[in-house]
Amino acid sequence: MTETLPKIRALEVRCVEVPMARPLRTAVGSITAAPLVLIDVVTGEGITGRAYIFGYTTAVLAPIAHFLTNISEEIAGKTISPVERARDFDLRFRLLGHQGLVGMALSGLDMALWDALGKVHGVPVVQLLGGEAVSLPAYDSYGILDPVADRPVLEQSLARGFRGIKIKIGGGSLRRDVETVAAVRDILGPDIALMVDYNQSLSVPEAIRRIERLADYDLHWVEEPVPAEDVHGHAKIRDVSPIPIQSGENWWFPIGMAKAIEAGACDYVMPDLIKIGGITGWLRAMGVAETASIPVSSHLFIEASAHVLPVTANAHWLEYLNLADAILAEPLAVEDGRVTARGPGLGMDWNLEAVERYGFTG
Ligand code: SMN
Ligand code: MG
Repeated sequence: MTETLPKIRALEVRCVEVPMARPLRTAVGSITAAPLVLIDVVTGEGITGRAYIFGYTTAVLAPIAHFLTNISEEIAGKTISPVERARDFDLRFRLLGHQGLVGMALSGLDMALWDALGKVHGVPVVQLLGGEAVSLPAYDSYGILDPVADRPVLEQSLARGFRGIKIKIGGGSLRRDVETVAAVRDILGPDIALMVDYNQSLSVPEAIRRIERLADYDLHWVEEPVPAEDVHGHAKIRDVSPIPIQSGENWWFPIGMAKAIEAGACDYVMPDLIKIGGITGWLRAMGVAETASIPVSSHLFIEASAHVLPVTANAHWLEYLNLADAILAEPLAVEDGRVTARGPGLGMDWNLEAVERYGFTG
């Protein structure tokens, strides 16, 4: 006899702009504070599922929140089953399409539904998925940095036990890329994984030229050298690159990953939970990566990522970029450079005083 699941009573949606531990400069723009949409799925049985959406820019916070408020009435009275609601949404928004803000909103809602489901059963989501809350290797993720001025923070990352560091490069000359990478490699020594991220800023010939010049620094991967949707451009670079190519944070839903893998775009993948379709989308996309034997890392969303990586074949790295810490009652801990999922659910409660303080009404 299947247990009847709690029913959704309403969605409560709040927008915040949250201070970040470090501003994030990229080759295509900077993020100095994290624009987030907080989603609470309120049920009639006193269970509340929580998740957050990273909006990249405050310009989309109100539209995402408004969209979720609009669909709140539609899903009221339906169960918290993430899979059944994903089925509903697939049909409901088939004509419109799921890319963009719609996909981000629905993916965030999916994560909140999984949080609620875990709370119903009193277990972490990773356990609901058949896995265990094992500790995961994390890399500390930086923006474009100044190796001299930022040396102390890099050394703090090493002191916290991180065995991987990612820096962003590009946005300037090749010479500056090489100087930055050489200086950071010198600070880290030879045994720490060093990844670089071009954030889609190059052309194919320029990426090939720059990657060739970076070959001497034992880079762990080069991420998104060209625009994310240019999967064939990624594949051209990968064919001649002496360094593994990473991509995935901008693929929409499992089909986006499947098309990129089919094109041979990259050696590694790193889907983003609010673009791949939440946890439900992640689980489906992972089958695609597994059939291609491709290592899988996460992108942002450290709390939810800690629940899905343990059940992901070829799990690689967890990206540690703690966007939401300032509004969480208990930020996720890093122990010796590793992160472990916490429950029940996704293990997140809001710090309501901070949510109030950082509320965004623009
Ligand atoms: C990134 C991009 C935009 C916001 C946060 C992080 C980056 C990454 O591409 O891989 O972390
Ligand atoms: Mg990236």
